[in-house]
Amino acid sequence: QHGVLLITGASSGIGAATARAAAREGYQLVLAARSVDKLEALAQELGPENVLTCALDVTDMDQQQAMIDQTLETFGRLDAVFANAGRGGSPGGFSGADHTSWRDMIMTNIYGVGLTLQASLPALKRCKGHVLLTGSAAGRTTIPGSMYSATKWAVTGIGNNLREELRGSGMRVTLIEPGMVDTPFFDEPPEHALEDRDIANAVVYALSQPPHVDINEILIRPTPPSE
Ligand code: NJP
Repeated sequence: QHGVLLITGASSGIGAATARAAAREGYQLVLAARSVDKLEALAQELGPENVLTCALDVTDMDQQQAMIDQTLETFGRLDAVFANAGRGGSPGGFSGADHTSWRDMIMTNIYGVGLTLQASLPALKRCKGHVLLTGSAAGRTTIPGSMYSATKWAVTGIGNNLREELRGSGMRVTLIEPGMVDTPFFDEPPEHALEDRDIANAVVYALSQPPHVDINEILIRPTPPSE
């Protein structure tokens, strides 16, 4: 047994692939997202006895707290949290994008991550736990007109500032920074993209290090197509 891993945004894409990879490694799992049907189906696939599913909108602190309470009631501990839930916004740049899409994106990608941390840190501290965050390659580079990229710069900041806050606690913080990944994040499958399991492998790698090894960041990009 590797302990209990909680994943937000576990209903599809990177979160669901990480659940599959971590289940193979022997983690007990807490799977959280708004689409409970998808979480239930995944739990059936993985073996429901080691999986707790939680209906969670990351922008709601009461639901975040209820998720942690349920986790502790079910498993008695929490060893790692993968704050992965996120969404994109409409294109068009700062001069043209539909600004109403910004609110949900900022609330999910930034505020929601903050709430997941605030709800889970007390339990994580008791186990010298591990925090992993899905940032983005877009949170390290400048992308013209992208509010999405700006939200992921914020996630990079959250990860780095959290690591400093936790310095001396024995806890670890890992930023997972994917390039383009073929997931339902996109309406059309992107070309030359990574697969969700490529990112899941990186998460499991960071999680499986011994306690004295703190993988700060993993930046994963698709290999450029050969000419
Ligand atoms: O996308 P998708 P990914 N409350 O759409 C959940 C980042 N990323 O796996 O609530 C709770 O398959 C949603 O669940 P549901 C990206 O920014 C991606 O690609 O049921 N959960 C689903 O499980 C994001 O942070 C790429 O709708 C909420 C999940 O989030 C992460 O990777 C590149 C929620 C989204 O799964 C996973 O995205 C990159 C809410 N309010 C970073 N809103 C890429 N795909 O290329 C959404 O650099 N979710």
